[in-house]
Parts: sequence; structure tokens; C-alpha cells
Amino acid sequence: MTTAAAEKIAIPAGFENAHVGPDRYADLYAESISDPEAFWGREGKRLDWIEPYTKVKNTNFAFGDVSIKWFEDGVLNASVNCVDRHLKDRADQTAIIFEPDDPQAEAQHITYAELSEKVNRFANVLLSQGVMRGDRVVIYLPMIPEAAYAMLACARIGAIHSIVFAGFSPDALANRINDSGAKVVITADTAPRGGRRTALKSNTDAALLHCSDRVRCLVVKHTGDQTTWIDGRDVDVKEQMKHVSPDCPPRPMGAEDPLFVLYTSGSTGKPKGVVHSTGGYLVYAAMTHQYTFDYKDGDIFWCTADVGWVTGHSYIIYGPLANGATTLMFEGVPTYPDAGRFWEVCAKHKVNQFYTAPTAIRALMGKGTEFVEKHDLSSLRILGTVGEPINPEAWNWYNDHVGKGKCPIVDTWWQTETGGHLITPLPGATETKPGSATVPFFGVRPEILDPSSAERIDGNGVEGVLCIADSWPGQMRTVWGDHQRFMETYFQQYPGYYFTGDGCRRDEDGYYWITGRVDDVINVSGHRMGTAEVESALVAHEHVAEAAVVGYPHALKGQGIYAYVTLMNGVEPSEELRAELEKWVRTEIGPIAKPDLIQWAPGMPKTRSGKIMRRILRKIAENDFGSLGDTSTLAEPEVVDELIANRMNRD
Ligand code: 6R9
Repeated sequence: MTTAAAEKIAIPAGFENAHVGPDRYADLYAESISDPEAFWGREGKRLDWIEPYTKVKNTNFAFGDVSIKWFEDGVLNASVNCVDRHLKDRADQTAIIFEPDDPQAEAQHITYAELSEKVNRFANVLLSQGVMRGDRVVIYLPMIPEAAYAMLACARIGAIHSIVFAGFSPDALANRINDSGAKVVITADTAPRGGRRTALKSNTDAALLHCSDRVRCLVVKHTGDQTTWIDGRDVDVKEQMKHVSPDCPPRPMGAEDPLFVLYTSGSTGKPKGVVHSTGGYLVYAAMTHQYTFDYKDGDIFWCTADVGWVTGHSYIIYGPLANGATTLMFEGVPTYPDAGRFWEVCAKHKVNQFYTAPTAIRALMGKGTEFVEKHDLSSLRILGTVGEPINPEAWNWYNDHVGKGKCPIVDTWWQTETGGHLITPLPGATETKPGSATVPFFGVRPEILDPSSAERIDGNGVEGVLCIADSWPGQMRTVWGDHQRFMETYFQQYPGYYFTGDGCRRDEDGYYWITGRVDDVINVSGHRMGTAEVESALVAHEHVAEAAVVGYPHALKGQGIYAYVTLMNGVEPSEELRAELEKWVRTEIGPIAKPDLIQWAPGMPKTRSGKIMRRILRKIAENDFGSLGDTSTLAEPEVVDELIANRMNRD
């Protein structure tokens, strides 16, 4: 472990007039911690409230009584804040730039006036389908403007949306429809991506076989591809939108009413529905969008995430639109038609802030600099990363070749659960260090705890698990339908704190370095995967007796998925079976869960009480078996030698 502080990189010239400079950061941060009521009481006013709040913060982290409320007596509507309130001054400004997958197809510029009409009509279609305040609506759409309309339409009528990433399989979709108890699922016929098409409607048809007959299916005819059609269940959204009124009065919502549920992987069991609030979430998304990206009126903002992940929720839709920004939605992939697509789009739309994942940077870095140099990137002012730790090599490449040394890089650490950035540089205020998410955002109190004693470790040059000592408005409120699970997951192990699940180092300068998950969650290309989910998919196969899944370092993806599989008695391992299991996991969960390496394991290293020793499996997967630690408690120590001899990763 090295605790020596890395060199700081100075703030590039031209950020003297940023929203937040070093002194203002220090003053405001101090106030946000010493007097959160005053600080957030003021910040909450960035939204338009139908009934202003009189109470600001009412939060309790005590296990058993966890309760998180912000602005609790305020009344507002999220779609009004993201759309209606901008009509007075910026009706004709572009709200959304839609860049299609096909580079030859024309981009769309959707103004705030047009966005308003679409959202109102979409909301009326939902009402006509019987969707009411508090009902859940699952959205299974590609990166098209209708995804934004659908989200804001739900918000307008007080329905709770739950987006399922379009890369998930029918089974995963069905589980989320059922867990959330959704009345409606919104999908599209097919989704072009990288020149290929995903059959979303037929995936939805397959999912709905496992759901209540009452679930309606709203279909956006996006490509016009032929799909099956079930009369009485399937509804053509675009057609219906023509026939309903362009006015839908917004539903006044309590600040604490849920805005959305988003499923995310945890260390145990099935994915949990992370519930976010209307008021606190929107305040936090808008504020972090403004400050972290030093967003100014007229800027063109591009976050390359998918709306199926929290990053898309907060930084494609809610944050930018609450701020009256122009936000870019990209339907395609970074490498289609070639590895210059991101930079071509930046040049074409004169993007000012560009926000992507380290895995994309690493992939593009591998293709060489000529793809970047071909395009005029002079509009770029700020670069961001999110999703996983960024290795200094990728950071430097991003800084030198994309930012030309002139753009601050904001390495934003946060989670589905946190709603918005918690640890991040601010462009005009924070000197950066390649690989460090740097310092906390306003109101955030990070603490490093000792994983064995659960004691706080004070001072700098220390390492442990990362916890947060007090609430912030964007914090998740509960797990959908299971408040007990919420408390047990986040508040039990380290009493009095929110436990993030991440390991972390605080260096000599007080800068934070996220070292990765300390639980059984792996981070593949910035996407969270629970090892338990992949294991349960594997053991559902008739030939699999037992499976153990761990992460291992992967040059492009950050982490890869390594599966140890014990076959049923009498079943012989083969390359065909390996391919079949890979395909099986793809269909059970989705392509992102496909194991990179499968090792046949005649036996697993187990304790005498029958627990699989994952620590050992992790070491073997990391090809680091010189330091296996104590194996004396194993029931059959010889299985370890067998696993080492046949290991799949020898890098
Ligand atoms: C926003 C998002 C959350 C997990 C988180 C951590 C990892 C995210 C990071 C980062 C290092 C960063 N993570 N950002 N690690 N540096 N800048 O990604 O949410 O999908 O819930 O993942 O991702 O491990 O705990 P989510």
C-alpha cells in the first residue's frame, strides 16, 4: 500500500470565472457541513415549487429506524421543472439533440417547446391507458427521444418509472416488471446499435409471458420493423399521441413521493429496486450537473451513458433538463462506424462537456490517436469520467489527446444509490490527480472505516472502507417493497453510517482514491454485476451442479467475469458446453453478464462448514496464487492445487 500523495495537476487556464473557485468551494463546503439546513434550504430554491417547503432535512441513519426525508412538506412536479419552467425564456432553444446510430441519418434538434408538447401528449396516452399517480411504468427503450418523453410523462402524472436497460434479457425484464408491480411496459419495435438491431418488442413479448395478463405494452414504432402485435394489449404510442390533447396538467407531488425506481445489483440475492425521491433527487441532480460540469447557459452537454443506468437518469435527463441545458442523446456505440465516432459527434455538435466511462476511453485508446486527431475538438471545455476507477494511463491519454491539456477532467465517484456525484473535482476549484476522484461535493461527509473493527480511521494516508456520515438530498430512500433490506444492506455493518460497498484510500493531501468494491459486486465495463446473480443463472442450467463467480483484472473492461463451474455427475466438460453456458447466461441476464472465462472445477475450495472460500478463488482468478493465505481450514486442501494447475488466466 502506498500512501504517498501523487502530484497535483493545476487547473487549466480559463476557469477563473467558473461557478465555483477554490475559495468558494472551501467556504461553501464548510457551511454545507456545519449548517446543512441553511445550505440546502437555499439550494432547494433552484427548483420551482408549487408549495414551498418549510422543513429542509429530516434524516436518521440509525439501524432499525433509518428514514431519509428532504424538503418533506414541499410540493412540486419534476416535469414542470425540466420543461414548463423553461418555456418563458427558452422555448426555441434545443433541449435534446438526438444523434442516431446511423451517421448518415440526420440528427434531430428538439426544442423545449417541442419537448413540452411531446411530454404532454405522452402523459395523456399514459392516462388513457389507466396509469395513475403512484403506478409503476417499466421503460425498456433504446436511446431515443421517446425515452426522455416517457420518463417526463411519468413524472408529469406522478407515475413511477423504472427503466430496464435495453441490453437486458426477457427474463431480467420480467423480474423487474413483476418486482415493481408495473401496470405498463413501454418498448420499441427494434433498436439499431452499431449497425445491428436488437429485437426489443419480441424480448418484451417473451418477458410478458411471465407477467400478469393485465400488463399493457406501449410500443414506439422506431425503425418500423415488423413485430408481432397482440390486439387489446399492445398500443402504438406514436399513433395514440396524435389523438390525445397536447395539454396535460402536471400532478402536484410531494417532495418525498418516488420519482423512479432503478434496479441495481447487490452482493446478495436478486437486484434491488433503488427508490429515488422527487424533490431531493432533482435538487441534487441539477446542482451537481451545474457545478461538476461548470455548466453555463448555452453549453452543449453530452453524457454518453445509457438512460438505463443511473448516469443516464441524472446526467442525460434530469440534471441537464432541470437546468435548461441542451443535452445530447446518442443512440450508437463508440466504435461504429469507426473508433472516431465520439469525436466526430463532439465536433459536429460543438460539444462543451463530454462525460463517459473509463472502459470506453481504454477501448478507444487502443485504436490509436489518429481517430481523435481527425476531428476538431476545440469546443470541448470539460471532460468527465464515471463508473469505475480510471487508470492513470487512460486519464493521461484522455487529458492529452482529447482535452489537449486544456480541459479539467472530473473523475466523478458516485452510485445508483447516491443519485448524483459524491466525490468529484469541480473544474475551477479542484486540482486533479490522475486516478483520484479527489474531494467531496457539498454536503458530503466521507469517512474511512476499519473493516474489522468498524471504527472510523481519522487523518490522512489511510485506507479502509468508504462510508458517508450524513445524508444528502440525492440519497436513495428505500429498496422498493423492502425497507428492511435497505437498512441491512447499507446501515447495519457500520452503525451510524451509509456503507458504500467500496474500498478507499485517503492520501496525504486528503484526496480520495476508490480502490474498488469490497463486496461480491463486480464492475464490468462500468456496469455493476452481482456475482450471486451470475451464479444463480449458471446453476439454473441442467448440467451445472455448482458455480462460483469472481472478478479478475481485465485490460479493457476493468474487471472480467471468471466462473468456476462444477458439472453434474457424469457430464463431461467440452468446448460446446462452455459455449452453451456462455449463451445461457446471456439469455438469463444479458450480454453484459457473459463470463469471460469459465474454469471447470471438479471441486470447490470449501470450509468444513461447506462455505466456498471465495478469497482463494479470487486469487487464482487474478493469477496471484503465491499469496493464498491460510488454507488450513479447508475441507480438502488438494482441490486448490487442481484449480491452480488448470487456471484460465495466466497474465
Ligand atoms: C454512477 C455509477 C457504482 C459503483 C461504485 C464504484 C464504481 C463509480 C467511480 C467508481 C471509482 C469512480 N464507481 N464511479 N469507482 N471511480 N469515479 O457508476 O453507479 O452503476 O451504481 O456503480 O461503481 O465501485 O460503488 P453504479
